[in-house]
Amino acid sequence: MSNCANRSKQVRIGVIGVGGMGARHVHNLTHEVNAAQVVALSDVDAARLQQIATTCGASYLFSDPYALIHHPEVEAVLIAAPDRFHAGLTQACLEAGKPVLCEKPLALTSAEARRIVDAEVRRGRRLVQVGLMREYDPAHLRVKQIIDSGKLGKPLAFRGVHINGGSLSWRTVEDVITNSAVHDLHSARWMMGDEVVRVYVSYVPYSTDRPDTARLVLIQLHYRGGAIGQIECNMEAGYGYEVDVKITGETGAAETNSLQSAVVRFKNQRGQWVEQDWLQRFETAYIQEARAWVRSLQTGAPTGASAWDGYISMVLADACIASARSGQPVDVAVPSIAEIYRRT
Ligand code: ISE
Repeated sequence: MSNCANRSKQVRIGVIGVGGMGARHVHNLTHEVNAAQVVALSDVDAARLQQIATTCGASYLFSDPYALIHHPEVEAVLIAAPDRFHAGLTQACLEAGKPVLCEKPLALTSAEARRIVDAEVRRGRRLVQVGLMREYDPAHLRVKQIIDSGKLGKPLAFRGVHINGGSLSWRTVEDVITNSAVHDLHSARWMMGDEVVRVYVSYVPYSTDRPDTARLVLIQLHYRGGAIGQIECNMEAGYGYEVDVKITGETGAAETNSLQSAVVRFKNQRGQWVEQDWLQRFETAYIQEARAWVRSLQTGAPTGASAWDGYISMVLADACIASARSGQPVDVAVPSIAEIYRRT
């Protein structure tokens, strides 16, 4: 669907970071969200910036992301820069009073994320949405609806499986937890409707002489209400990408099934195509997230994962990192929620 209709009513958006994820957001905002217009882009790679600009017609191109944030034509900002820049850029958007959709993680530590929450609370209204996009995945939503209907009774257990095909370089424990498992930590809270109060992490490093790296991480969870959970985050499966959740309740269970492709029988084999990466698996979720965010900019009614959710996922991530380092379970002191973040 082309996006040229009624430009005057479109929300003018600036996108920071136009690598793989940022380019996908630019594509979605340009072709899938009628009410959005990408007017500005920022990236340190000038050639890439020019290339992506030709795909969306953005007029304002910056190497300095802060110049984009402060440009008067930019009404709202999407941050898809590398993780270490997320907190500083989000703070700058808040100071400029501009709504922002920040890719996960909101920050690299809970202390950094808390400063964002405090700044937003001081402003008195939500301006920040965090790109924890599984909330928009149709399969996750179906399971969530079933849980919320009460049909399964009280949820007793959460199980999350997060399989990554592999990466070019070994990833550290910190990176796996803050960049990848952060999604699962959020799903674990959101789907169960309860807070995690204890985590216990074990992991397999890429090599025994590199204990700072993590190839496969297992996180055990204990919930405030007594439920338990487990997250398996595999960074190097070698065969493709899968994300699924299963919730077991008192009277039933519900799970997603990411293997939706055709079952093919051929030469004495029966098989299914496994997706390549998150851009394939969550194609619809990213589009729905962009639509919901832009709608929320128009209506003023915030949606999706908030700065609070981004903050609590970092509180859990900090606890997971501490547990991985110590080899011991770690208790989590869940802070009490600020009023502006209560979901209705
Ligand atoms: C990546 O940054 C994502 O956000 C993906 O959803 C996740 O599956 C992957 O592990 C991360 O590296």
